[in-house]
Amino acid sequence: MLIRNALIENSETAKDLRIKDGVFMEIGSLKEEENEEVLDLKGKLLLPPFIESHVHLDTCLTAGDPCFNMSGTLFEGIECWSRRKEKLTAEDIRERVNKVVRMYAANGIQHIRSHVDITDPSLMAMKTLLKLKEELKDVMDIQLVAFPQEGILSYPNGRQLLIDAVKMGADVVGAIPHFEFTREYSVESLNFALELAKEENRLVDVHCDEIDDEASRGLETVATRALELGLYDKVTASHTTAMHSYNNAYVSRLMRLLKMSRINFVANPLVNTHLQGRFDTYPKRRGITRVKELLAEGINVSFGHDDIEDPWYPMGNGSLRDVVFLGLHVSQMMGHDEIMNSYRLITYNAAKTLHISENYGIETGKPASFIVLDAKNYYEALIKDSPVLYSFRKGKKLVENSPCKQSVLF
Ligand code: 17E
Ligand code: FE2
Repeated sequence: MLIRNALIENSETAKDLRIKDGVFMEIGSLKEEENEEVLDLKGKLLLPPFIESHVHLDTCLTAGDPCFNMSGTLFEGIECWSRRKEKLTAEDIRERVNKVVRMYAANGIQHIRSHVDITDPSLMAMKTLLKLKEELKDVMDIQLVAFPQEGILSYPNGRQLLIDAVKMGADVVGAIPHFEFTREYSVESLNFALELAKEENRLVDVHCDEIDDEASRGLETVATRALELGLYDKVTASHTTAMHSYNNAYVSRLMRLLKMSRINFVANPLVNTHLQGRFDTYPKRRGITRVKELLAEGINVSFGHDDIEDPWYPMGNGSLRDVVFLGLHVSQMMGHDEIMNSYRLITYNAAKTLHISENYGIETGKPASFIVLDAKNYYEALIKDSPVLYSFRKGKKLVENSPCKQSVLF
């Protein structure tokens, strides 16, 4: 198959791509072969597929059941979820996850890292998601994090549940230091989680310091253990919103360690601007980690959605456009190049975090997985909220959407 006239990753010159046996065979100025199937993109933006590097699939589409989060805090969200968790069934999870994965696919996402709450003696959500991961693998790559929502040391049998979830097949080990009862538990839980990941050869993704408390310093422990255990970029710190509130002298010291540790960061702009700052009057904190400063230091950062209609966030639609759009505003990354390159936050940077870079990207010899947006570059796509026209996965068309039509009759 020949894809014609693609503007690859904001390039101003159109190129053609030849796909054979599910991989990119040639990229350049190509001649149509006899009887070759041709798709002419007529100068539309072609990108590698979008990647959702942080979401909770097990909690999606549960907002209001059995209660809405009225305070808008993380903690009330955890309480609401704890009540919803009592009614979880495999069927209920399957139905919601199937819907959400299709919402994501329609928006050009082909890879998802999902946190799954394992503070549940039955491990129902993890068992069900492990099956769904297999069932959905032709349309979506799903990575699963064993996420101890109510703590590792502060939840009954938390350590064993984490071990069981990992042995069952979770790809990534999670932790939640800011929710543990004490600072000592917080440190011990991180040591436990990272050592388990080392032993079981897993990645790590910690819900880290998701609080406006400037004294919440799980991050320094995560980075130190990543360095000392030699886990490095296998480790990710998600949220790290307390970093917003740290003093600059402390951050300056911390940055050296973060660079040495080579850990990744995930910020969730929609959800953390909503959940954080809730105990402030005015001025009110934005509640997002120091994205611009981390990137300037060469540290890998990606953006995630975090939630779709659940106890932590009443909105969400599976389109990462809104995530990037708001993230650029609150991180004050509105320079021309910052906007243009922001697609990297949900493509290449996220691929690094998920450790899938090897088979990812628009290059000859790699799987022919890509998306096409109804725009000439990503700046325009963001402004116009351009739909994803096509999503191809390993050479197969997964999604086709029509461009939006507007008729102004004057
Ligand atoms: N759980 C948590 O601890 N933090 C979040 N942001 C979500 C779930 C969505
Ligand atoms: Fe999260």
